[in-house]
Amino acid sequence: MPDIVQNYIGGKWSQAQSGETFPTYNPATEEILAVAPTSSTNDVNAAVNAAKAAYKHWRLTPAPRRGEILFKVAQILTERKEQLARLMTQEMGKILAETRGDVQEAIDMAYYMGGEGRRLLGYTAPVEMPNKFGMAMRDSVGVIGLITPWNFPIAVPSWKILPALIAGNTIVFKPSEDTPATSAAFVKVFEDAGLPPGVLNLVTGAGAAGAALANHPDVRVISFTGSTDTGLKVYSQAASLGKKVSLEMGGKNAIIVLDDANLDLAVDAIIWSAFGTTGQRCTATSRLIVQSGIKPKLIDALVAKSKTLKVGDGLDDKTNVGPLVNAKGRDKVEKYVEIGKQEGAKLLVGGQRTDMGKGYFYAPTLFSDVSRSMRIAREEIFGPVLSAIEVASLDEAVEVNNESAYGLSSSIFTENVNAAFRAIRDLTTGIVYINHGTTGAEIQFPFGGTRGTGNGMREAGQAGMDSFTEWKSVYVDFSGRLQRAQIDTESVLQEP
Ligand code: UN1
Repeated sequence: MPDIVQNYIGGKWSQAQSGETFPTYNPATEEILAVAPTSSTNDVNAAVNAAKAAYKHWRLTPAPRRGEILFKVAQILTERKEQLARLMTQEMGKILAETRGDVQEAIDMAYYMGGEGRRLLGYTAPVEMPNKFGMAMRDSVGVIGLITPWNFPIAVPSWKILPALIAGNTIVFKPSEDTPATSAAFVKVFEDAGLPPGVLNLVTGAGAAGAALANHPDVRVISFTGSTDTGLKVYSQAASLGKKVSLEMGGKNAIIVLDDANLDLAVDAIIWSAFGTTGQRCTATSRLIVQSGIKPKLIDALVAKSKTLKVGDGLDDKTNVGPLVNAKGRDKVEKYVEIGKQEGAKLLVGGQRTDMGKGYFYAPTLFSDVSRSMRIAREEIFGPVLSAIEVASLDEAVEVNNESAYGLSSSIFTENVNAAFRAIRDLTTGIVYINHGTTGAEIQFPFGGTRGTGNGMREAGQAGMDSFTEWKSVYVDFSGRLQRAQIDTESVLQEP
């Protein structure tokens, strides 16, 4: 029996007003996993109204008290980690080790942001008069709209929900139509942790619900993670209404391997960054930029290791690579593999479906002899396909890395400290790794990318608060005397 997912609006679980639903499928078995409400503008309006009503009280709830609820969220997530991980694997396919990691990111974020309940630091600075005090503080914004992807169905929403809540905002959350069941199970954790009704609202559905949120005049901030196409649409809708928008979109991340690299370390990192989560991370490695000297050995080792990876159902502990999320995802991979072959790249391993009878499985795929101008070197595939580009030097490697339309994550393998520091200085991505794959960002540092990956905003860490707060500058005059309406520099000099 499929799960029946409901919206969560004003503290009540309900169907869409239209009664319409849509199914989600287990990508390993193609069986229906859940049926969820197809929300429309009416449902989004109801959720925004609930969030507006709840904001009146939530913004005045002391932040340390809000933090206690987040600690409780962390505790319940810890108790339900296995259950949530299994549901997530069944709904979007990645293997259990990865879905456990996904839940763990939310636990880490809940503790981190819970602690912010006793910080939310602003600052004071000197002011121009003797009997006056000045400070800047972070203030809540109001109702926040969240649109999130299926590939990290708990972690990515947690990067948005938890900072938004600790700052005193209320939320309407519209998750991907591929993961409504996991999203509802996540929202249930907040209900059980004692979050007051209306503070966090869930509306499931597809583009219509997302567009209704982006266009709602009372939603002042939209935080979006997902595809570049959808992100740019959301951006222009929301921008035309003057909203603040935070965007996290595509990637085409590279690992650079120099001749002096530790080969075993590099092989391991490349395999897991390229084929882990079936290549469906915005941080996944999809370009290998390799120096000529080490290339033959590295490619041989990658081909050998790729062949040992077990493709299968993510619930099976022996599986290394789960299915693609749906038929569309698999078709896109197939299309790009054909493009790669036509462009003249050399297919070394993979390049075909893994036939398991059912499910959207595809073999880890490696192309070499890829040139910088080929589409497989430039466009996001979001699947287990790695393109190797040969370079002569560090300078050329950096140039190839930086010419991407995207700029999320990059990595370099070298044992030379000078080369490593040059790379730190010159790689123009939002995240840079040394002797480590391009995935595995931790929640206490800013997460986000340059160029086409985003719009300059960051999630997580202290920077993650910027999307969900307004700065309020406060001046307190304690002179007790009539003051001039305008204070200029001259008057300061005359002050006793
Ligand atoms: C994503 O793919 O959208 O750094 C997020 C990582 C994870 C998060 C990925 N911590 O790979």
